[in-house]
Amino acid sequence: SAVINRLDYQEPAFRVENINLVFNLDPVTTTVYNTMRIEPLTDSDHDLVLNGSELELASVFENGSPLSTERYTVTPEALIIRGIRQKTTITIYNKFHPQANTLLSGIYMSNGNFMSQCESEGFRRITYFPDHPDMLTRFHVEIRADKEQYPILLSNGNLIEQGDLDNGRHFAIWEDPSLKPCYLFALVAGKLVKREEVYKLANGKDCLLQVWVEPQNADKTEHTMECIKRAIHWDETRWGLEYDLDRFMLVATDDFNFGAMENKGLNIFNTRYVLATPKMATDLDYFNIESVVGHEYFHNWTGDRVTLRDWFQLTLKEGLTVFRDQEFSRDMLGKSAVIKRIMDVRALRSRQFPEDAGPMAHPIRPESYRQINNFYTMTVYEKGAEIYRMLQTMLGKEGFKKGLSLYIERNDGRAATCEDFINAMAEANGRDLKQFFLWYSQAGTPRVQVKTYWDPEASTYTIVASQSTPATPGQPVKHPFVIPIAVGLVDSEGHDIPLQLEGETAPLGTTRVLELKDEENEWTFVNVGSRPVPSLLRDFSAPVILDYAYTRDELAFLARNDADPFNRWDAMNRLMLGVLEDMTDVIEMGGKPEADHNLLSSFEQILTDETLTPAFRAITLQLPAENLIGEPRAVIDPDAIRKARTELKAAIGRRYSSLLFKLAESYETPGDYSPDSESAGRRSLKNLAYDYLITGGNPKALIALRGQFEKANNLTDKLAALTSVVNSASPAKTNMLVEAAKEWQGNPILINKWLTVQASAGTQPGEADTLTRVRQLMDCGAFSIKNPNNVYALILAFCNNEPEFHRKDGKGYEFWLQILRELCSVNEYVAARVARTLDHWKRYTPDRAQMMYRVLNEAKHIPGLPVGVQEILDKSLG
Ligand code: HT7
Ligand code: ZN
Repeated sequence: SAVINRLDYQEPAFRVENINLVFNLDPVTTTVYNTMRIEPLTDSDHDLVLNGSELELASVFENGSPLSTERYTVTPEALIIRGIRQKTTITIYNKFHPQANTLLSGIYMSNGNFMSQCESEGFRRITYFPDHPDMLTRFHVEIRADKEQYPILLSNGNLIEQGDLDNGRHFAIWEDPSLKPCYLFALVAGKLVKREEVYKLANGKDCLLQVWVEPQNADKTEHTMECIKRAIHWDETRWGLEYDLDRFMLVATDDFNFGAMENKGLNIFNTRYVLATPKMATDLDYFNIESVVGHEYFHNWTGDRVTLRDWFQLTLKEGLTVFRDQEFSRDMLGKSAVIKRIMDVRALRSRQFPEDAGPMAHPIRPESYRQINNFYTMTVYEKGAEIYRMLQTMLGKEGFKKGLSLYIERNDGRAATCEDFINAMAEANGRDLKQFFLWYSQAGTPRVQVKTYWDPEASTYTIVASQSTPATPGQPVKHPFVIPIAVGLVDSEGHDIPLQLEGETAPLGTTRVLELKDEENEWTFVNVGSRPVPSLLRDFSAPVILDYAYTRDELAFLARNDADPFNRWDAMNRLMLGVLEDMTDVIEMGGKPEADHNLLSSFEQILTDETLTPAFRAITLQLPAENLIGEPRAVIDPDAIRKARTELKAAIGRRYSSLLFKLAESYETPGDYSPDSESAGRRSLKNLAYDYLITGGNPKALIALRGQFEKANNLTDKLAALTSVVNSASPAKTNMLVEAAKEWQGNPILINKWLTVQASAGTQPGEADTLTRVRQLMDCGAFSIKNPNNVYALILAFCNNEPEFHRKDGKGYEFWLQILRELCSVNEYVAARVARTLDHWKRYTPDRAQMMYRVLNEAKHIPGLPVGVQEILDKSLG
């Protein structure tokens, strides 16, 4: 199907002043009466194009009379009405089939309840409408349904009326006072129970907060309610943004393609980002719930009140809102804020950088697409967030806030573009941001090469930075970006040197933001009496690959001394990566690798540094993920990488066994469970220590972990114990997995974790291989290919298990093809995500690459191949 180009955008020729929807809900066939007040906006002779997909049209009326069939055409994708020259009321009567909707877009069934998902193009699966984000309309919605089956009836805005109808049915009428695009429409109906609270907003108004879940989950929503309140308060205090409706509702469902959705006043969430009790959610789950609840709530301003002109502008709401949720999480962490920054940068490097270097590379504002769902990417979201962060770094917190306020003031109730945002930032701060805007249009991760020169005679220190960005599909040549590089200079005592640039009369702090604007720029600091170690890109001030020839001694020094905690972590991470690269080289050449001395002593030093929080020590001592080790390699051999990583872990576990044991024991968290960052940090350090120990083959660690698995009063400890044992050679894993299944059955979130642990495990000698186990798990009764969470937990986890998926006999790839075939007829969005797991096929050893190439080509012949999957396959094979 057609490629959609950003530059082809056309302003709407009609306005839908308001829409009145009456739903008669039935799982097999739901009927909709849709009455729209339509106003032509131009004098020219445009047809009214109402998008519609998989709908049955029953009848069309104009101003109350049947519309002559000559006036309209119905296609599989639209209802086209001709001859509307003045304000007109169009009424459409149509039907759709919720139970048959396995795409989970539009209105569908989830455990017997009606749920909706309209972003990005789901509303056209409900009724005929100009389904574009710039069509802002006022919604009036009446829901009718069987009262016993569907006692709760929800939609956006305010509840106007409810009551009984004949035949055991009832109704509810909802009116949304705000103008909104149809992708923010929501409807929920079913057997749900609520936790509710009246919350006083900063403006003194009461707001009714409700969290709706299925009855068996009634006791699992306390944390989510607390997160909503924190998010409301934070948006008021940090940005001065207040909530605008009388109620804020959140509904949880097990059947959802994504994490959550910001429908106006009625957010719908995947249960995994709502339900939490100590025995079913890990520390990380508690943390992620806070960030996703925040994210969706913050969309109320950045997404809902100010929405998008077209889907190419997606990063305008997503990048910006991710930036806002990251800031929220950091502020909530207080002293441990850096942990969030480390987690975000780790995710960016391990998932966005590869995307930006692969066949799917696209700017944060893409120029074209065939299926917009393929562009809800790490680039649009996470790199997008970095672009907003860079602006904050360059303009300062106050300057950025001023710019955001101006953007919101100017665009409230409008559908905006990325230009609108940048213009507001530029004007509010009196800055020219033309060059900065290249971050929106150029793909690829810039590489910044830094060289330094210390002149002992002049006591000056010069930093020379140059940038280059590799070609990406469709963009062979790149212009220089504006890159803010936050810099500190660390003296031999480990102290920051006050920084004074040539021409300045006095030092201005110890961290300076240098703006690299040309292909190469240089800066000279004065009064630098001894050779410092540069601390570059502090707090990861730009989404770039930093190329500086640090020695291992310098990295070890920064890991111990840098005043910037992010760079302390980064130095250790670079040190580990360098060592792991060397070890992988040795393994690939058939040798026996050894752990590096410098690394081991830094490891010990950090492990025992009581001035550092346990959370920081734990995250700093985690080895880099396998795909990060693979990324810089000319050819990826997943077996060698896993071997190197396991060997290093085992070497550390053996060498520091008594230290690790002592530490693991002293970081027990007795008493009741609390997910606070201090306790979570202790658990994380303890479990890291046990993991090193068991990888080192320590039998006492196995005993300790079995005990922990049995006695843990929280899921973090229980799951950590299970994961470590499952990844070890110990036969104890079989019983532990059976125990876990018994305890967790009936709870889909826990069962998904159980599936992931097994799909992510390696194959130990004498055991059934991981792929065989994954196939068995697909038949175990706990897995349905129709449930996205199940597919992500089992299939995607397996596809990300590098050595097991990329096994040399190619059976992993055959499995991929089989699953893709099945998914194409169930849920093309989930299929597209699975399809993407082979997009880096060229990077692997030739035998593997050849096999991947073959299945990618075979996949192109899947009957009825959805256009979104085709887009991924074509780009991958590119
Ligand atoms: N804005 C939401 C995106 C979303 C979505 C997109 C495509 C298909 C299904 C979806 N569910 C939710 C989520 C967010 O970023 O806030
Ligand atoms: Zn979002």
